[in-house]
Amino acid sequence: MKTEVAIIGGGPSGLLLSQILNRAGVATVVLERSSREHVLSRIRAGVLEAGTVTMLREAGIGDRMDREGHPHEGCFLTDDDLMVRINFKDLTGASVMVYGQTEVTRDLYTAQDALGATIVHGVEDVVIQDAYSDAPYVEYTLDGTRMRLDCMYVAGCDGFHGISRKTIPAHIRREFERVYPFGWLGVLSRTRPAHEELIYANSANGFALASMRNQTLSRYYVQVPLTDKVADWSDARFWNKLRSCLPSDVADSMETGPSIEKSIAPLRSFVSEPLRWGRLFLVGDAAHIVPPTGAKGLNLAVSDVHYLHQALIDVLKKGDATGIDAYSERALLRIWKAMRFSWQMTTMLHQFDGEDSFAAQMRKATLRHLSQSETARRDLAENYIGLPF
Ligand code: RFL
Ligand code: PHB
Repeated sequence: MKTEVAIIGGGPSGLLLSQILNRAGVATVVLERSSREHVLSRIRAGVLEAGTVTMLREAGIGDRMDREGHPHEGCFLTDDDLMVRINFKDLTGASVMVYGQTEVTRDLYTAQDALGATIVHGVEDVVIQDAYSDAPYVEYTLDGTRMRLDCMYVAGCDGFHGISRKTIPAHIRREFERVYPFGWLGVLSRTRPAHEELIYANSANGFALASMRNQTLSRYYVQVPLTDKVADWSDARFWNKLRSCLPSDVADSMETGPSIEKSIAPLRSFVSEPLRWGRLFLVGDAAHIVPPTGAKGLNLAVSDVHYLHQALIDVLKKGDATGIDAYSERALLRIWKAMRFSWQMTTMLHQFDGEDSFAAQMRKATLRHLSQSETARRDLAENYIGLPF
């Protein structure tokens, strides 16, 4: 097989890149390890930045998002019973969209099918060969047969555990990492959301997030020790913990019910530089991970696609390599700013094991400052709705 851009990974970044390139007349092949059903069963992000929303519309997949998504003009940060509203709309003029990553991915599959794009599921043992040459190719196994895909460029969109990043020789890569001493236990339930807007809660009992997908589907998280297993958390234990972290009037009026999904995700900040090696480009979680506290992971994947798609179109259609030469540096500038924001939100809102009493006072003081300073709220809002591309 032969194509212009081989895309490893059919998550949101790989599918979006494929979608935009196909619409511009660039040939792609997406190689995805899992089945489509598996990709669509992963419950992940829920908040889309304003720039992400625009990108999805421009890629021709905005219709259902605009019909079924929920624009949010603000969110709350709380400290026990103190509720601080961050009014995105007043502070920045923009808002975010609550629309699940699962739905974005579903819309991308539908659009890719309509375009007749090639997405190969169930590939195994993917190896990127000769990335640092003019003739890269990708080898993989499909139904027991070893296959070869020749291409002009390779986009590594295969997430944190993928093979693309590791294709770049270790002596070229610089990795930066912070692992946090807790995870998020997430629960999805068919219940009315606790509040109309998201609540990021700091409390004496730890961090919790009250989020949602729609009027009848809620998504909640509480911070848990990394040693905890999902089996340790019955629904009753989860709801008790969640209530103990939220402001009392929200907790008292909150609807609870059986969980329909429950999972634990570790929290990590990670960046691997550079994002380019020869004809291989890293995109999204393949190159960087943020703790979910700032709602930035999916949005960063989309901004990487923003920088890379135009660069690939320019080089393939016009022979202009300026964009691909600048990709790594341009994308990393924005990535590090989102890293900083996600780290700051995580530090501001979570209890760290073995912390001293000073740390808790710092969190309280930060939230009090936010409640009193419009400047502080504007800074948070500007980062949350998404820095310009
Ligand atoms: P993905 O989604 O991990 O997709 C990578 C795809 O590559 C496939 N793959 C391979 N394919 C072929 N060969 C291989 N060797 C392969 N190895 C892997 C995988 O099967 C998969 O299909 O990466 P991508 O596309 O870069 O997208 C990144 C986002 O998924 C991620 O950043 C977000 O989900 C992070 N995130 C959030 N981001 C936000 O912007 N807003 C949020 O509100 C938000 N909340 C979250 C989150 C992530 C969470 N978890 C579980 C980590 C909440 C949670 C709990
Ligand atoms: C979610 O709804 O899953 C969600 C929302 C905001 C975050 C993280 C996750 O910061």
